[in-house]
Amino acid sequence: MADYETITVEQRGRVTLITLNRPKALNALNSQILIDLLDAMAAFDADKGQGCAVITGSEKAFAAGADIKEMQAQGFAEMYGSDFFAGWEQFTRTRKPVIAAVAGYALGGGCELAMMCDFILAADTAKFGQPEVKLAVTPGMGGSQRLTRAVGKAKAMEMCLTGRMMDAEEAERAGLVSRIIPAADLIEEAVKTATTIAEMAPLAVMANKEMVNAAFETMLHQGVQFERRLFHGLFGTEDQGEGMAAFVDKRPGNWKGR
Ligand code: CO8
Repeated sequence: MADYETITVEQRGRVTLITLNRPKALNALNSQILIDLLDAMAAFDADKGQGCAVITGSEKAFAAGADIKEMQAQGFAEMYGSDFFAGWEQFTRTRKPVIAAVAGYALGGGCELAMMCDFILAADTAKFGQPEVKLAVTPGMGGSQRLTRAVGKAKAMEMCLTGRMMDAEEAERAGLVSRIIPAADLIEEAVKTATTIAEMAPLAVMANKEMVNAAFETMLHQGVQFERRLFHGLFGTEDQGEGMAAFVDKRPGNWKGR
């Protein structure tokens, strides 16, 4: 397993657990964390033995935003010229599922990173926010778009305009997170959930991820068509035959990944 400067990576069975590790900066997302994370995600996606990833931070902070100290001195020419942080788009192209396990602060780019994952499991200590307006800027890693799709215009607008944070309960009510977990159990529960996913037929998992994401990016009619085509396609796999036979035989499926 590769050694990284800003993250740690471990495998727990078929689950890759990635921990953001810049404790002195509350896991603020700098250019190095992007490089490390993209490398780890590419290795995870390519590893046939791995079925689901969990990304987490520390007890205090999932990530407190993009690294303000790195951005501070930059002007428009540098930001636009380097297409600053465009690399995060690559993160969303990971084909296998990625769960964000969030404890403490998920602010600015941290909230945006959590929302780039396929779903968020929140510790009861989690706090979400897009406070960029307080720095006289805006979200820059998709937050204005993903937050609005996740929680609706009213809450997203209020959060982006005032910078106020949402606690875990409000985030669950609003649909930003799938579940709240006591902080002490967060990692164990996230790995357990990821293990459940990693034990499913891999092609069906990828197809489910792809079609739910299509609901975010297409009109309803196109999304439904996309779903139906992928659904049809799975009937060309061995695992579909095995899955249905296993159901009829009342036994677990034996997946081949083809
Ligand atoms: N960047 C850099 N350093 C940070 C960040 C950050 N986002 N957040 C915290 N730190 C550092 C602090 O500077 C401090 O370092 P030091 O000890 O050297 O002074 C250390 O982490 C601990 O932080 P605090 O002492 O402030 O800890 P508190 O417990 O008092 O407060 C908070 C915790 C409330 C999370 C507070 O640190 C805070 O408000 N942080 C900033 C949150 C924020 O504004 N985030 C948004 C950043 S902008 C952004 O994310 C834009 C995304 C889009 C960019 C994409 C561009 C294309």
